[in-house]
Amino acid sequence: MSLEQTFRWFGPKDPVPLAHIRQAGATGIVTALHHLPNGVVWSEEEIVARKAIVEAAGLDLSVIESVPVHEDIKKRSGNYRQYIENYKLSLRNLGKQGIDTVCYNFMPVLDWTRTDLDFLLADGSRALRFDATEFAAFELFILKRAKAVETYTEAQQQKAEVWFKTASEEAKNKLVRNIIAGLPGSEESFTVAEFATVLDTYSEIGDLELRNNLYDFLREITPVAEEAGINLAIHPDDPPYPILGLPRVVSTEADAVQLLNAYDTPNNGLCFCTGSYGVRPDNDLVGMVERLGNKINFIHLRATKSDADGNFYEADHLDGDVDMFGVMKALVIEQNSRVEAGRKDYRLPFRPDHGHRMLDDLNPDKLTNPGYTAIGRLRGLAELRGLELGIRKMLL
Ligand code: DNO
Repeated sequence: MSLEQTFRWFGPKDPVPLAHIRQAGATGIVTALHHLPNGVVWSEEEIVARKAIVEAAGLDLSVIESVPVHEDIKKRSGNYRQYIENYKLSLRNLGKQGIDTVCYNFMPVLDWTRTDLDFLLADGSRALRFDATEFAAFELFILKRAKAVETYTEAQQQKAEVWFKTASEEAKNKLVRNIIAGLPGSEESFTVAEFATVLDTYSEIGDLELRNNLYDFLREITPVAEEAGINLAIHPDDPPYPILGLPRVVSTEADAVQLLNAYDTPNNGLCFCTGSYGVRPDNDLVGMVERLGNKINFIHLRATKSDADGNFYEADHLDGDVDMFGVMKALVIEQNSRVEAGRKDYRLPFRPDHGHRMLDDLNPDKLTNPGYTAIGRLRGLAELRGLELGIRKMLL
């Protein structure tokens, strides 16, 4: 017995082929129909076709990450009714093809956010990083968001101004691209002008409104997920605190508990992303697995190193602030108890989330998706697999 080892694959255009994923030792694939516009129904034909490609490579289609949630649903505006109906139909169609796990997120406007996709580590590899000063410079001096100034101290504003005044045009353009041009897996990308307009559409939506919109959405789609045999897994906010004046409602254990209570069934569950939850020192990750483990439907394992100024970078999988040993141990115990209880959902798929650009992937001619290199993730998976094996032997 082991947790199901999976790898994300962005589909036929992913520079990492399925054959390499298999050699990395993963058995399951996490994928999505990224070529379909956000909000449309995923047809059975499309799902069957994707599944066939994955299975032809000797792998299982383990998790859909993600069926994206249209912005209208998050705001409960515009065509949200239609988009919810479409979402339900996509879930039904996925269920008919035997898919049992679907990940999604409810972050307004942007999916995950980083400022630097090429952060040089001491060993020569490259990592993803969030620099709070650069992010402040983006909001204050590039986007010029009117209320941004209220969210920074004098000292933070000054640091941001220094960065803005001294950074090259190239560095500024790169920063803008990194933040709003769409990281892998994000379904949206914007120009600065478009971005400002889209942010404005949230001016009337605060924490309470977004929370209610999420719970209303869940109360509508979870009964369908139950019928379709699908376990939903909500990905937490990344980073796990409000940015850009937007509300964030899946950042802490209390958020997760509230969400699970909004519709209490195993089908309404979590994507336990140690990288995202782990950026907040007030999130006790091991305790979260111990307390909420029976509602964890999918796992992202990754470790960040944060400092007191709100900067963080993605460290080696076993070498960040996250107690990966403790998390893995709690997950192993959770899986063992599911097996003992005869639960169907004992697979507990995890993927090594992100990885460094290293070795051959540093070659500038080689096309790689930020965070989604083959070699960095292979290293992460190998380390995590070894950790799990050691824990299992120890627990016997
Ligand atoms: C980033 C990913 C996210 C995640 C979505 C889930 O690497 O973890 O893009 O897929 O937030 O909906």
